[in-house]
Amino acid sequence: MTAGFQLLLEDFDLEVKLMRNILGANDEIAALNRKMFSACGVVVMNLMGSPGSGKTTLLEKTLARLVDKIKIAVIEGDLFTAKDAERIERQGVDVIQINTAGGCHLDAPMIQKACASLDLNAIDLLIVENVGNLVCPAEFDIGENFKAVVLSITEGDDKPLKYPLIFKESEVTLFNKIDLLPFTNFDLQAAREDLTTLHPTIKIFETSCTKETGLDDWTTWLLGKVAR
Ligand SMILES: Nc1nc2c(ncn2[C@@H]2O[C@H](COP(=O)(O)OP(=O)(O)OP(=O)(O)O)[C@@H](O)[C@H]2O)c(=O)[nH]1
Ligand SMILES: [Mg+2]
Repeated sequence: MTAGFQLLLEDFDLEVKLMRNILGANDEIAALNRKMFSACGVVVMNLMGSPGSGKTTLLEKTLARLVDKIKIAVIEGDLFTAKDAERIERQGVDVIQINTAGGCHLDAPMIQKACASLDLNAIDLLIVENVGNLVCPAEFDIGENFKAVVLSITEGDDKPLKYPLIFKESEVTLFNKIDLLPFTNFDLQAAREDLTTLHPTIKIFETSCTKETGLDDWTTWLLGKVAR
């Protein structure tokens, strides 16, 4: 073994230990968040997916259907800007924007801090739109009740197998931009099979936020999560 290679292995070992410590510290705060959410009777959804997959658009359409039925608040996670929070605010719900300034995911301490500005007792459903990314958000527990992942048709049908953790961790996947199916080589059947191989009980919805299809089934399912 060359000295350079040995150094690389030592660096890797250090990185693994550091990552374990970071995740351990995060999990402790996530457990506190979960306790707090449970005590306040609020259901929390961690909404994840690639940049531009349609998370905020899905939220806009979801809120339009649910604001008269349940009390909802939203936490928006982005590297920079309050653009998504401004879109959500127009739906008439309380929203807090977190800017990670380069960080690729939200973590439990960020959610703990944001929740200090919310009246959790007055909320039925808290939706957290995570930073657009198919990798890191799945690794960081924020104390949510369940995770959801949006996969848009234009990203390609190979994504479940290439990024398995996020699909294994999520209770539900939305195939969004289904209106664009005729213009791509996305194989819906293959993607469904890959997903259910990874996660046999995963719930799947096919949605188009622009054509407004599949959204009623999705919001009915979401309402059921809150009722439970
Ligand atoms: N054709 C089509 N376009 C959609 C659909 N849903 C969202 N879009 C478009 O996709 C683009 C990105 O949507 P956003 O909702 O901002 O995506 P996002 O996942 O929130 O993006 P980030 O917050 O940056 O990660 C916008 O131009 C939307 O209008 C859909 O169902 N069909
Ligand atoms: Mg967004």
